[in-house]
Amino acid sequence: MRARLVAAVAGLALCACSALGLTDVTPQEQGCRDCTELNLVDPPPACMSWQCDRVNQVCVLDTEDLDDDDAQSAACVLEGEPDCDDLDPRNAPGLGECLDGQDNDCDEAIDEELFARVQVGGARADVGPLAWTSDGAIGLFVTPSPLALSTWSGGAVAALTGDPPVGSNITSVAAARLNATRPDELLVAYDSVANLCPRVTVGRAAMGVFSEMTDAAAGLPKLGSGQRCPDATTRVFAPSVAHDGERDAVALWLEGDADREACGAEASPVGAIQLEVTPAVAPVGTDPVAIGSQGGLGGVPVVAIGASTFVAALTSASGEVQLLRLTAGASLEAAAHLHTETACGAGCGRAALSVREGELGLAYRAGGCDDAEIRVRRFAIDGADLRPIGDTIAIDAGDVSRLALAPIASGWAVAWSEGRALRYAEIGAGGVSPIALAYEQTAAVTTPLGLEGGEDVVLRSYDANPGLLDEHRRVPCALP
Ligand SMILES: [Ca+2]
Ligand SMILES: [Ca+2]
Ligand SMILES: [Ca+2]
Ligand SMILES: [Ca+2]
Repeated sequence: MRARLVAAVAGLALCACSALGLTDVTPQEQGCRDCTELNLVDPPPACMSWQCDRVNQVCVLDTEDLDDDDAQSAACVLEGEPDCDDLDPRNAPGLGECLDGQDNDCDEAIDEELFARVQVGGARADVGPLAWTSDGAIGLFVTPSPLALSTWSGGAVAALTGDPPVGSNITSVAAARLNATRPDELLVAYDSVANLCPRVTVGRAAMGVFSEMTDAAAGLPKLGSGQRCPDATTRVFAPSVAHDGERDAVALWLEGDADREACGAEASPVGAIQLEVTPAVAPVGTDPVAIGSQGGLGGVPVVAIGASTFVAALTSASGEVQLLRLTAGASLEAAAHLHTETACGAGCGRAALSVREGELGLAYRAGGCDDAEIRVRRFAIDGADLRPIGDTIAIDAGDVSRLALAPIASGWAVAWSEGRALRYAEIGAGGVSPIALAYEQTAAVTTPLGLEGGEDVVLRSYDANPGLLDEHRRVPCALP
């Protein structure tokens, strides 16, 4: 505690208050309510002010501390670190930094080091295509030599034994949780080319073992044919999967030649098929459903919003983001339109979906090919329908290459990459928080980000050069 130069004892201070006629109440009732007023009525000497003695609940004369946060004004400080902002008790030496656009700890940097970086799994240059479960907690990636799948969860990396992926040229993987409490039970999909036939294969990981659940040599049936390999040239890629926590799951994929990493590419047909989880995983029926086409960047995210009910986010070539409902039954019902976000631009896509109790969050990249903004929209889940909550929220950003969304206690958190930089913002009742730089990687971010929300926000990324699996843990805010 600082020394008080002039610490009026309770009786003296109260005599002063009474003598000025500020109140007629007893000293106990007086409390500290009139300390600020006392400064106006009875101006103290320079660098002094009437302040609240919280222990005794009386006004005392002390070195100036206008915001009463126990850090003295910079011009008057006689001991300790000065208050860099003596008009705001949220900013003072010794406080923790928080995401509010202010320098809370008075170190002349705003919103710095909000994330503590932890490396997991050591240095490894062998991380290929990478995916996250929709809650951002579990990563799944391909290692090329030997060709295998590995999981990344709870800070640990583990290679899956069992069936190795079949084929070559795996460009993407997908993962969904099969058990809410067990991180080692996953629904898995990957694309590859085997026996000259491009395909998507689904399987299951359980207790460290991966099992192919479709005929790995044949894969899932392609659109419009009922056959698994009607031709060897139709590219099948960018799978996504979701599980409803019970018996139903879906797998989606893209067909065609368009490069979904290139801005402004032609649209790709989107196929979907229902899967049954018993707990073995098997496709239901042999005819996939065409649910539309993907004209924007990235694949088509899909999440479960209830039993047998799923929502997918497609980007049209004309620059709209559409939310479609997929319903599992005897077979997968054709997609029902739920919502459209308009004017998304040529650089639209990279959509992310996330679910919290009773609410669906949608985030996507909008704008041009070299510059972008991030948009976030919230929906109340009403049975099998969605009801928009509020307006679309826009966040200024540069050339966003990866995007992730997660629910947090106060609303939603969104993280994205611009070149090597990872950025972060929160969306709550008060609007969008300032944007914080979470971390800057040595290499441009080229793999999806995992963002785990809840009480402790964790942002996970892969730094391709020198090859590090990083977790960035949000430092708890220590503000009063
Ligand atoms: Ca102060
Ligand atoms: Ca202050
Ligand atoms: Ca600071
Ligand atoms: Ca701050």
